Amino acid sequence: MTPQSDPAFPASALPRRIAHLDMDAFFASVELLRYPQLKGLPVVIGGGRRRVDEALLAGHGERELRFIPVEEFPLLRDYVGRGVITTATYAARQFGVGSAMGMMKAARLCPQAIVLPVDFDEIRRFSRLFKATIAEVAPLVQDRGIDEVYIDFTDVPGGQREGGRALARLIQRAIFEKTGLTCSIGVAPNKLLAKMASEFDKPNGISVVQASELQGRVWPLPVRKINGIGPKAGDKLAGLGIQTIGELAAQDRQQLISQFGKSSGAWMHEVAWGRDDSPVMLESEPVSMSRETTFERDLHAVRDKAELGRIFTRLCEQVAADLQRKGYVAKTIGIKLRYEDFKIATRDQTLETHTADALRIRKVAGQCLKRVSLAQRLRLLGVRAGTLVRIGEAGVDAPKKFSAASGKAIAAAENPASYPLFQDGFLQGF
Ligand code: TTP
Ligand code: MG
Ligand code: MG
Repeated sequence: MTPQSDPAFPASALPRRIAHLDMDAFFASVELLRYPQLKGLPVVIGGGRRRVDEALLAGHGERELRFIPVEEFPLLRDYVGRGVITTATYAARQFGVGSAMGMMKAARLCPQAIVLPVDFDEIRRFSRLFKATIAEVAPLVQDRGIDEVYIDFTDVPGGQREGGRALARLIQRAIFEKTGLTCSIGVAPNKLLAKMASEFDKPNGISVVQASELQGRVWPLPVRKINGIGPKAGDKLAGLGIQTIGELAAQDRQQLISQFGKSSGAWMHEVAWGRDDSPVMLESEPVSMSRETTFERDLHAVRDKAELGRIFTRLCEQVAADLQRKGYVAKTIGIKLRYEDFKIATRDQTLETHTADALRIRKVAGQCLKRVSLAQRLRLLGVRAGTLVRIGEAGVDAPKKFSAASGKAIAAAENPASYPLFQDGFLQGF
């Protein structure tokens, strides 16, 4: 039920103004707060914490971090390993470096870029801080991932001024004052268009889009800019000769339904015409939680059985810990493998009852593992828990105690839908 049709939320007399706010180069910008001497330089975030990172910090007290000379920072040209870039500063992006690119490849494009590891605790702290700042100004905020939210401007005082630009400016300024970080905001009649608009003027920009501007500003964009059209649907549309949103809008609705099925086909037609009634919801529930790890060297299921087993168990324990900490239980457990030739295999299994128990997750994930080929060596292993409900809303087996091992968290766990990297690899395959 949308707020418009719910008697508890009488329809506003005012036209809908919905904002989408996304932080600029978020992980990198958080690091630049710590190291302001790197402002304006190409910086990439990626890989785990390495010995060079420890060396950089050794001998420098916390207060002196901003005085570490730029020459002392590790450079991409010296990077050896299999890390992937999570994000890059805008100065680095000019060299063609960006999210999801292998670090060794990026080093060829921009060897002089500085490399820093991700500090998830710091990222989460700033994520909470910028979201709390927004909620003080506009109460109806929907979480959309670690660095983005939707905000309903419709009934906020001043939310209609200049189509929403005035309030967007106020929020931008408040976030900057609280955190020192910049963000970009799109304001439009709905979430679909707002999400696109927030990218129009990045970084530190505001874009206001009116329904009448659909043809001029939205139809020329590629179909993949629609939130919900992933690589698979994008490829299929390209195969039909449909590249832009305008071309999609020109399609016969029935034709799209016959190609993509009743609900997807009809949805595509609606969104191409800029139509989206979905409400800004106060709390968004996570779709899934996952953990994955890329090995230092490729591992073989037989020769490296013990090591693989240990890693696999740890991933399951981490997924269980994530579920328990956030108060969710899962009904689907899945695995992801990436082979040495980079091909991906995924399997999942639906359970009779929900669980957040490490042992049970390990058992089901192990059964999934039996359904994939293990002839080739493996590069990556992942475990995913899906079909989540809040604990207490399902018949559940009581979670047993487990040891929370440390390891790499996937930033997307909080809201995977916002990370193209994981959509390609993890989510869509599952
Ligand atoms: P994004 O908002 O997609 O990117 P960004 O904030 O770095 O840059 P932009 O200015 O274009 O918005 O993602 C937010 C953070 O999520 C990003 O800083 C790092 C992380 N992330 C990943 O870990 N993997 C990914 O593939 C992507 C795209 C992002
Ligand atoms: Mg961002
Ligand atoms: Mg984002």
